[in-house]
Amino acid sequence: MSIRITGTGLFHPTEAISNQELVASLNAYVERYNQQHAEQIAAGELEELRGSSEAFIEKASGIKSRYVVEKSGILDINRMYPRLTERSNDELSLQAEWGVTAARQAMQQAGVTADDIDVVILACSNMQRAYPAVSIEIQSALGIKGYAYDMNVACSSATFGLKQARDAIQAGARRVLMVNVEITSAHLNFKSRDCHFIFGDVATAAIIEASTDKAGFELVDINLQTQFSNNIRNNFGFLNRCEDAFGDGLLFNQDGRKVFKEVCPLVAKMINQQLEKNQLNADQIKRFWLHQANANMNELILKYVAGKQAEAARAPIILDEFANTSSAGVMIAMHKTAHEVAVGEYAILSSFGAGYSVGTVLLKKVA
Ligand code: CO8
Repeated sequence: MSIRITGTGLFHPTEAISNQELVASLNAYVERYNQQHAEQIAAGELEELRGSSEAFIEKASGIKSRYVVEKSGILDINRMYPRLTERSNDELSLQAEWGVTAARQAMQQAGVTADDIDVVILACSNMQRAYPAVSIEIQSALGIKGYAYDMNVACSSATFGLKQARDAIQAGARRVLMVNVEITSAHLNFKSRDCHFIFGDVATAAIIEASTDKAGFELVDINLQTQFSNNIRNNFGFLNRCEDAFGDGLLFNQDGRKVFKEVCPLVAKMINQQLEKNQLNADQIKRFWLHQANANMNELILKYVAGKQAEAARAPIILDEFANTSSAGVMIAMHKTAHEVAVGEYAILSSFGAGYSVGTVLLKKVA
């Protein structure tokens, strides 16, 4: 059975924040904090906060800008998180709304309607609520029958979601709609210079189906791995209230340097194993759609896999415009550069992130 991705969709909010705007906001906050706490800092009771810099952000990550759900609340140094209006239970939730928009595009590209789809999977890092599953809301808004569920494997949610989609089709489902809606700015500590620049908000979607004649990307092989690490954590959860735990410490935090060092060789090893298993060499892979966390990381992984001379264009970067959009990053890279792969050529989609979790998906363009 040839199981393929036959359509993809992408939605991003209209508001964006440049590095310049973000750094100006953090630095104003830092300056005010240091002034307000000058005495304790001088007495050695508090540590002085250090400012951020545009040059550092671009050099360390490749990020220049990011789309966000709401800009003014993030940049307001008295708030530093998006300003959203609570919706009633009768309205479509924000996450479902973005998911539906991306899904409609993917369905149109695949030439399918709601009646053709049996399964909806929302695969992403942060769910707007515990239940009812947001995927069921998306399913209902689109008028899809069958079943839906939410799943979270952090930045690897999309590759793990593709495995779930393939399994569902092998078990009899006709088509799966996978949606990745990442509203990361709601869970980011914009007061921390270490991570305030990293993430952006977006939604992607894909249609996966069995076909012998539809254009798309065949899922040739999927390789998943998880390995426990404390180096990327988000401790926000429903037990916080009972633990009397509150504050910014519960938001996303990581030891980026360790992640960089540990994850690059792991990903390269898994891609090389996949190539060997499928009797391919790296030169036969036209595009490596790698997780979009850091441009330097992707450059290094490409070198490990395809050699020092590998052309940078073989691992497309969308970080400059979107920043790290967690699970959606690989899907954006694919959506934007799928046309660069000719029928019969191969591509690899590879995600990596918290867990650690790594997924590599070998794809072949088919007509
Ligand atoms: N401006 C200026 N200087 C800075 C800044 C800043 N903003 N931040 C740090 N510095 C300084 C540091 O203090 C340090 O200076 P010194 O040596 O004097 O102390 C120096 O710059 C170097 O700091 P780092 O070592 O921290 O910098 P790196 O070069 O390692 O770059 C990165 C930091 C960009 C974070 C990099 O380490 C990286 O990208 N690592 C990989 C991260 C990664 O892949 N993470 C996985 C993705 S996350 C995920 O999977 C979870 C999903 C979560 C969903 C969304 C939730 C919001």
